[in-house]
Amino acid sequence: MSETTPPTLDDLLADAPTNWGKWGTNDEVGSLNYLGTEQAVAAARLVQQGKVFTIQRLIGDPKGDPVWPGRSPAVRTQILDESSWDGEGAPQFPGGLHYADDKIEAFLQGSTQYDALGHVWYGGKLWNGYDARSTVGGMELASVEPIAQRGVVGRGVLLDMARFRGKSHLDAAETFTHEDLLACAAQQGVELRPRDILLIRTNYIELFFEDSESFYANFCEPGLVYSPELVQWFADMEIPNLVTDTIANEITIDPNNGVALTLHNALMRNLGIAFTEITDLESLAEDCATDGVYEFLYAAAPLKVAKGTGAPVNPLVMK
Ligand code: UVW
Repeated sequence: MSETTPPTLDDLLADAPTNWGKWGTNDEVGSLNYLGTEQAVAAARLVQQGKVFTIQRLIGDPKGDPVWPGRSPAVRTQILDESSWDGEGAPQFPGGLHYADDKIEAFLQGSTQYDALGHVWYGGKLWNGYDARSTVGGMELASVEPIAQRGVVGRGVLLDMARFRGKSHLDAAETFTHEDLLACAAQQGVELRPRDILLIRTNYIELFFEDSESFYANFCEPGLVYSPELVQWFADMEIPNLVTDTIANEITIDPNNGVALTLHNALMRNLGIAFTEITDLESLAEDCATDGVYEFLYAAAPLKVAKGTGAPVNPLVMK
């Protein structure tokens, strides 16, 4: 093995903590188990002003839809509209009903979305130790469906890393750690508590809208970077859900070891932390900077897609 060969995830994460078995041998929602009635009621009490934010990105944005390289944005096709009634053979309904219809063909991972816990793996095993062969032809285990059936409600905290670093957006390949999250929270005057849902703003996708060609050239998003201490912090804090405004929630290629999407494995596959990606945190961040309130009720449920590797979602934030 040459010096520059990245380690395997099996080797890199050999001693990393896991939550496999913690919620039984059939569990498919992982650290979302940390969110119970107590957390939902406490989060509801944070709604003081009646402000509502929806943090999904538009599907079919005229300016383009940012997606992971190799995926393509959703294609919406108009099936029926007023012109469908122009000629002979138009559909006929008693009373003269006309209507519009359309459909989309979309990557389930190609918009603001929840990843299924089984979406990524290494060493032939998914979340909770499930056999990776259970993904063949559709996710038999740890699909997005159990997350969708359950829903996610808890105390959300915005960590505005771009503002914290005094930038309009973080740069390609820029990293930050859990220590940076804590420093950001301290500067914002908000306490991070166990079982918080973390929403991290980088505003990196601004660069996609400025120049998508440059955005994809040498693609490496900014984000959290792996360390054993960071993984232990997420485990100790019992973080149920990591939400960011990047495509993959973490630095694409770890600059320290050359491994791709290490945290998808260390946090999602091993600890069962749900990942919510490609959110739009701009209006929320503006509001938090104005009123100084960085904690809120977070509520989300992805679409119920049987065997899905993920599913679109439009999470709600209420203050
Ligand atoms: C991959 O895991 C490749 O993508 P996502 O960012 O959708 O989880």
